[in-house]
Amino acid sequence: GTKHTLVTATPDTTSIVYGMQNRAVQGMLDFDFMCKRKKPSVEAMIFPFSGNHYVKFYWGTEEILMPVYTTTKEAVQKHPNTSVFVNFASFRSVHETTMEAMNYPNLKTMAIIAEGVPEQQTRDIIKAAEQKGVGIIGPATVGGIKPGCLRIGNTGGMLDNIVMSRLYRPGSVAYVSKSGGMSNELNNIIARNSDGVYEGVAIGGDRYPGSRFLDHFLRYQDDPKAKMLLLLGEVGGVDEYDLIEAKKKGRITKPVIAWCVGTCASCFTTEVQFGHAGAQARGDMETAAAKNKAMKEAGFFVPDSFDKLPDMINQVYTQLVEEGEIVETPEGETPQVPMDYTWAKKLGMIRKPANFISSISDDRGEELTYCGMSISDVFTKDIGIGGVLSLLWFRRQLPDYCTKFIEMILMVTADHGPAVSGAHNTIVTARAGKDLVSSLCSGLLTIGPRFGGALDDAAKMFAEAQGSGVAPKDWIEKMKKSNQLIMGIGHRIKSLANPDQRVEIIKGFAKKNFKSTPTLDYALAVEQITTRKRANLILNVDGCIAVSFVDMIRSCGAFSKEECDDLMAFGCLNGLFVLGRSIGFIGHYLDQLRLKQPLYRHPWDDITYIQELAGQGPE
Ligand code: Q5B
Repeated sequence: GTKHTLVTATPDTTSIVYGMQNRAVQGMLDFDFMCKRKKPSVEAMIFPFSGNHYVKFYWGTEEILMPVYTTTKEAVQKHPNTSVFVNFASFRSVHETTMEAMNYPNLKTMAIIAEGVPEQQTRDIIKAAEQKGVGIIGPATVGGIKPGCLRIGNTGGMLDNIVMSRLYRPGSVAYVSKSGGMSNELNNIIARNSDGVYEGVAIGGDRYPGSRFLDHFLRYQDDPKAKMLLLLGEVGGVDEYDLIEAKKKGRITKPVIAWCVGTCASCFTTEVQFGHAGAQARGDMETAAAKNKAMKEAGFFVPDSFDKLPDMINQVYTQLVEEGEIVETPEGETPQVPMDYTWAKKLGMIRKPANFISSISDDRGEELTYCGMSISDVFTKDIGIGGVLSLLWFRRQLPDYCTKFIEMILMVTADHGPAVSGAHNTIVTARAGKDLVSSLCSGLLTIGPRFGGALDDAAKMFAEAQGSGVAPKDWIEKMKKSNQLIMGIGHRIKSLANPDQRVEIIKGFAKKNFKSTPTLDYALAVEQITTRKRANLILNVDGCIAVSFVDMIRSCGAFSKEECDDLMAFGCLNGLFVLGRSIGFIGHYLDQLRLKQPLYRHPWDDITYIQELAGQGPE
């Protein structure tokens, strides 16, 4: 026979959980809290992959930290008082992890949850467990539950189920079930027809369960608090006969209620394999009907069908109460465990204002959407980067000529050589050994009123001037008098003699495609005057994009006047330059790395050193 030393759990029993089964662990802790345990039944977790760390769990309403170790060895060393090992490893690694855990003598009971463990490996585990005196529950099980003491993993289901089945305090019925799912049904039936569950174990539906009916029934027989025993077997296997034998020998004397499911197998002409690996009769003795008959003959309480099981439990329970074997105690208060927020929300029991509100994209459903358009449609409709930008920035699909214009902007602003402020900064940063994001940001941070960041103000200035009806000449005068530079005018390099082709491209497209271009026309009229003063006071790339963009949004029909004003006020036009030029800055960063450029140091002879005393200069 087996020499299992299955731990008979007490309110002090603790466990180690193998695998990042956070929900199951939280369920165990909630159960503990409901049972008024003094400390959590899980002391530690093991997860080999992410280094030793802590995970937060709730203990009632408080948060506690649970240590997670990468090795079982360290977990056991640091938690020498734990006796239960709840192994959530997959069927692939459960053999190795269980065999290792059995090397640590403190771990007396192992629950193996995985389904599909190769039978040869289970037998190997069972052999080692017998040699070492370790008790195994599983494989292919949900585990077991002992109200007031310990719940293995998800046994008993959700918290509301635990409450309904009164699994937070001990009753008098001790059961063993093969099936984990049916154990939940038993919890319910027992709660309705007796004073509740004393202990319940689901041994799992494999052909070679790590512990068998008898192992648990012998414990129950010897435990004075387990008053009546219940077996829920199934077709396949002969372990029920061990129990009959124990009854005949007088080793089991407590009343046993028993039922094997799968009696419907006789309705089929061939042998039926039910859901569990072990649920198939190999020979007449293994049929559910034969086992039910034999158990009845041995003096077990066997109902005529599964439907009659609740009545049978009630009948035996009532008899034990009448005989004084079970003394009923008044039902205490139902414990309150704070309901998990997500669950309560799902049930529609609570609401709270969201901290965030977002209207442009959603990744929660089956497919990512950009402003309601699925990512598949983004490609099947071939909306391009201009279309994507218009969805994410403007929350609407703009006409094709507009998205094409946006793409042109990104293309003409993508780069303007290594000498401009932003590219220079990116290069210096890259050469100082910084990463891509830092180098890019360093470049982006130079974008401002003088370099690349004049678009929004240019748009505002020209739109206002054009709208006011003031003649360009007078407006220039007015700006000069108020000492204001005209944003979008002037360039360090480009001039009448050296025209900026980018400006020509943008201008040409706007003139050809937009319904009207009053702002652009106004800016060109201003340029006519400013370039008379200095040849480099041209409408520059920032200015040309800005005024053309104003004309585009105002004339395309997709935006109201207020929306157009908002877009200018929000800084969306500078965003176009930022986005476009990021392409170039990243290019410069990669280029510097490719060229293996060393740290940059500015030459002394390129710096004028002034050592005048403060206060003597023009400042
Ligand atoms: N004056 C761009 O200045 C620059 C005037 C003006 C009236 C003006 C200057 C300026 C407005 C901001 C703007 C975007 C700093 C430029 C870009 C992207 C880029 C860059 C690249 C790329 C150039 C000389 C004389 C003075 C001034 C007068 C100058 N600007 N008057 N309105 N806007 N513009 N920025 O050459 O009488 O002699 O004292 O601030 O639109 O950033 O490629 O480099 O793709 O990367 O240094 O294209 O125009 O001229 O400041 O010495 O002025 O002209 O008052 O008059 P400069 P300054 P006075 S595009």
